[in-house]
Amino acid sequence: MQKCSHLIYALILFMSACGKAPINNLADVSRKIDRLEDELNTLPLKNMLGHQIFIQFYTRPSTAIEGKMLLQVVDDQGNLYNDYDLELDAFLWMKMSNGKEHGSSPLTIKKTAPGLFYLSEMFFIMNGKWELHLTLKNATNSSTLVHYIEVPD
Ligand SMILES: [Cu+2]
Repeated sequence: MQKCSHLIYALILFMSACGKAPINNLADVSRKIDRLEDELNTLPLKNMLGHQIFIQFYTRPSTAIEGKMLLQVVDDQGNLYNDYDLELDAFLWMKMSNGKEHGSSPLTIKKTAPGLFYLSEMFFIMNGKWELHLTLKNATNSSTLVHYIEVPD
């Protein structure tokens, strides 16, 4: 339930931030979240800077549409880690089977709240295995991990 309340909070923030608010009440929000969790790739928790991160895709990774995802940094209780210093860097990278490597255009990263980041403009310009490089920084440290995203034909 903790995770769910975070997602509701995040969703409300996004809806109010971008001005389009098709959602009328919390029941609608919950239904929308249930559908997302059913249909979309939800990553397990990973550890960065001693905290857990949780990634939720809002779009199925595809060459046809802009990818969007939410990254949350949570504490042991599953609550958002309330550190105003937390910053996130991220980029897409691909290592091709022919030995060549390339990236994509820069991602847009919005810090929606402390510990909560919204990534958009993820353009998977070709199908195959992409690397999402994530670097999380606080005032004194940084931690990097690579998450693999398979983009189907
Ligand atoms: Cu490629």
